[in-house]
Amino acid sequence: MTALFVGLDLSTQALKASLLDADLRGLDEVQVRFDADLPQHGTHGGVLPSHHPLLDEPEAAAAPVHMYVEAMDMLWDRITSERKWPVERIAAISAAGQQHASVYWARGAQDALRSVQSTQPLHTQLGPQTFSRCIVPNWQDATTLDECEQLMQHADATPHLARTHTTPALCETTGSIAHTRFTGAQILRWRTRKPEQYQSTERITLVSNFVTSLLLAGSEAKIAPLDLSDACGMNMWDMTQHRWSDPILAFVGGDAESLAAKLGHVVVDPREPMGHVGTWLQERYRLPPSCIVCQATGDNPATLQCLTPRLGEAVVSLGTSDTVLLPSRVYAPHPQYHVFAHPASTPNAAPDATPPYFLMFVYKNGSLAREWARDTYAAGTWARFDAALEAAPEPRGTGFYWLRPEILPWDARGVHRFDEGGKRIDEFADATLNVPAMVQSQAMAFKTRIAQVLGTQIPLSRVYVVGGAAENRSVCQVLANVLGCEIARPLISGRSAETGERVPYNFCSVGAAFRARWVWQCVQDDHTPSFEKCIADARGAASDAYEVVAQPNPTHAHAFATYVDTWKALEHEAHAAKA
Ligand code: XUL
Repeated sequence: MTALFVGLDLSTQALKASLLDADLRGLDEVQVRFDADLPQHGTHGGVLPSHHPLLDEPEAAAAPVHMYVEAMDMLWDRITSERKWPVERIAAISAAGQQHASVYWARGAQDALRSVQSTQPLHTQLGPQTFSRCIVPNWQDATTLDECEQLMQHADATPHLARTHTTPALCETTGSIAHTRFTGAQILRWRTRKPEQYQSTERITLVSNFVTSLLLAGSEAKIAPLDLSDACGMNMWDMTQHRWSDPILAFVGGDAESLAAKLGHVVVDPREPMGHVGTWLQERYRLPPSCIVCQATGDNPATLQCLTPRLGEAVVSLGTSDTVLLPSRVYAPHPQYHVFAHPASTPNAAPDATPPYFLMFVYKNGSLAREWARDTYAAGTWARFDAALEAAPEPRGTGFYWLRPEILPWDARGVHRFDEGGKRIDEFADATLNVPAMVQSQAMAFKTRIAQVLGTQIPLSRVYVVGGAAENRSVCQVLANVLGCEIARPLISGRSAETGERVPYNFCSVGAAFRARWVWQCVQDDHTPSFEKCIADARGAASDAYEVVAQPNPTHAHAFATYVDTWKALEHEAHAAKA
């Protein structure tokens, strides 16, 4: 009986599960979509509509915690009754959860988790009394601007926190400046507005260890501890001291000790199993008692686990926002990006092992800006858009299209165009030049930030491109020319047990299943392989993990390399000008 591995992903809109065999071939995927499958909760896009009575504030972005519990019931029903997964072969499970979002467990919650009966679903047993807050603030929430300001000021005013001349104390200490979606600001606002709810809270988890806790439900259950990589998205973990930052906890929680108790400990080794599946899963769905529950992590760390970029490689996700994930050996925090612990790094690892950190850059003006260029300058068709890109393969001026206030550079606004000589212009003589100007400029923004971090020692050797626009070959060719390296598309796919067809799989749940495979291997073996080696060995040489979709054209790549300084100066000028 060969072992199988499951990865879950509790994302904004759905709870998904991927089933992989020991060679990491995908056998099936299943999901519960919140809006469609659990309409009684009334979510749109997985969050409650504004002014919903459950929301603390009319404009907050949050989901009902009970919807997530109910989704877990429905998922396991589907896995066993509809899809008939051979659950008795599942050897290990891990999960991914939306980063930053937090779940508030009431006093007595661990006992409630221990007393669940396998004859009943979870949602009828873990009722409102199990949670001290009925909602889970979502990463899209932006109600906490004031708290961000206060956190930054408090950290700057705290004498013994790490800082540099250029990096504020909160950023130097936690790897990120304050962000509205990060858990620290979220807890601070809620505690000060709902002190009685805060007082009645036993534990605060992220979505990742909330899922882990549900997997442990049953007689031996515990509320699972936090994963290190995911804990870095809270603005409270001191990355220089490898512990909670007491001054920050004291500010967020009123006193450091009580908040530290609510947060519990952070597990610094991702190989450490959390236990075995709880009696609820064993008895109700026949999972074997030997099935290991691994730590869960955030969805971006899980994507990194799925694509396993090495040092000198990056993941570029071209979606609503464009996101760059970049493994790093050095802890070099900067206000313009996030530094998180790498989800597959282990304590005391050899210097050539998995890098200890990864960086995340988020650019707000991603696909919406590209679609705007398509509609405005390419008659609304991707064919014309692609033709415009191909007609200008080298810089013929540039532009900045910050249609929404940008993150990188911070608060940059408006549309700015510059001709070939670097002179500001209102419009290009040939307006279709806006299309290459935009896509090239987006790629230059990736190039300059990546180069700033990698330095001259480590050349960028490959970029894995994912997200909607990654399907576009012309966009990929621009990326190859500007970034000066090959562009690869990950081949993460598997069978659909329903149709038998090969279908693309979800990166986050597959990344979680990879962690399950690795942790299981480490438990079996005396020696513990690095994550990358374990995944490469399991997949075997025959199966390609990616396909190269574009190679740089040397002449065009040279043109972009020599354009960097000019482009940086123009970006600076456009940013300074505002809209
Ligand atoms: C990352 C972030 C989002 C969520 C999506 O910082 O907020 O990407 O992780 O679930």
